[in-house]
Amino acid sequence: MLKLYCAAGTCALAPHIALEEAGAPFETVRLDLQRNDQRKPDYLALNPKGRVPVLATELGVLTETPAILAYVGQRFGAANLLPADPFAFAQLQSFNAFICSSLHVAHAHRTRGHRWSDDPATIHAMKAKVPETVAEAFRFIELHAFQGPWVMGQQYTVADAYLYAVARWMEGDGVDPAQFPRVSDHRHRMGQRPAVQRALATEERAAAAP
Ligand SMILES: N[C@@H](CCC(=O)N[C@@H](CS)C(=O)NCC(=O)O)C(=O)O
Repeated sequence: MLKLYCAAGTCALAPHIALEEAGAPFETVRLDLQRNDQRKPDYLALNPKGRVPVLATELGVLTETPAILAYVGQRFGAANLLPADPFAFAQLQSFNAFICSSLHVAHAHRTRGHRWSDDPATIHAMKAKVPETVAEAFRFIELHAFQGPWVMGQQYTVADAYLYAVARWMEGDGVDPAQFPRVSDHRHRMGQRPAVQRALATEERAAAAP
């Protein structure tokens, strides 16, 4: 059975939602990032990057959220979570790549500045810039990338799960969601989907467990 290695409040929520939406048989393995579970030898043997998410499949391990999302969409094609048209699929990949390589990286400067500098003043300066850089990424999505009512227009896709997972970081990153009415409305509608509620409930149950 597929196994999703995840942690509460992270980008792993995106594949978690996608697996729920797909009706896939899977189980979750929860990591506690505060306890540095992602740096423990057993986990590094699975994913030497020391990050979540990981999707363990019969054929091997997959990392990187956009890759996992595309795999879930293709493997469970009947759920219709990817556009069939090649150009639309490339647009979805472009959207997901932007979240992964720009928005997520801007967000990481708030708590993971040590990846880029050892100098406390530089780390502080990078953190101070997060509200601006994260807001800039959401502004691009709001004005240029989001088609509406879903990311890709009429079709609900794995990109919606990814946008929802990262939009939940806004307040923590010092970004006022009211600046982005289309992304906020999407977040509200996503929160009403049973698959999203199931994924969040699993996260909460796991986080509450000792
Ligand atoms: N590019 C990776 C980024 C994964 C990533 O940075 N995940 C964060 C959680 S959102 C993490 O595992 N952080 C733990 C750490 O940096 O030690 C992806 O998209 O999957």
